[in-house]
Amino acid sequence: MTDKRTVWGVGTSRTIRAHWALIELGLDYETQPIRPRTPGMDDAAFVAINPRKKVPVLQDGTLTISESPAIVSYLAERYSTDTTRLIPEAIEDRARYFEWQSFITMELDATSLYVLRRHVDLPSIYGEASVAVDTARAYFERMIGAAAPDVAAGGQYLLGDTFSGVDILMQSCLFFAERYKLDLPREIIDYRERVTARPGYAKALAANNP
Ligand SMILES: N[C@@H](CCC(=O)N[C@@H](CS)C(=O)NCC(=O)O)C(=O)O
Repeated sequence: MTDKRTVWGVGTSRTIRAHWALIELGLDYETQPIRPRTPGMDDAAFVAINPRKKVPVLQDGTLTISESPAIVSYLAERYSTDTTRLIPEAIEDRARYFEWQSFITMELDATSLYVLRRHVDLPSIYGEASVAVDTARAYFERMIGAAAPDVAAGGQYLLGDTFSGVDILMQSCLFFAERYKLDLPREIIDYRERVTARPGYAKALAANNP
């Protein structure tokens, strides 16, 4: 396996997940700065590695992997060290990690924020759907409200006092929630401040917006 690493994709709340995980783990990589709905997405070299034409995609040596939560977890599994561990080792702690991963990607992202993205920002592609938009807003606020006590009880981060891959996923959703002016509980705002104060976050923002 060569050690060349490349992230395809910039500029979105999904692409920042790959950049941020690489940065937190201190890994060198190259960026192919393609953005959704631009001609770069139809580039033959990109379509060859992801026929679904979605970013981000990570190439790590001979491995090509899409789906941002899978990219973050893969990097965490492969490259965590004793000093930087983005995924826990103990089975019970890993269960909690995957519980958060599923909650964030399904309940907060797919069924809430992505509905807003499609029908508020991209109605020319996905159509107008005002009822779905209202429902998605209410659903997000109910879900994040129900999660807030767990976030506050855990410690600094979702899994306690160690930053992990699920914090990357959560903040990428909170960034979007802020943009849609969704109500966030005080505990979540405090959590967001802790996570975004990390030097790695500022670097990830820059890497994701070259
Ligand atoms: N489930 C995928 C979603 C990827 C995705 O939808 N990416 C968007 C940008 S955030 C994209 O590539 N959109 C291009 C399109 O839909 O044509 C992930 O988490 O990586």
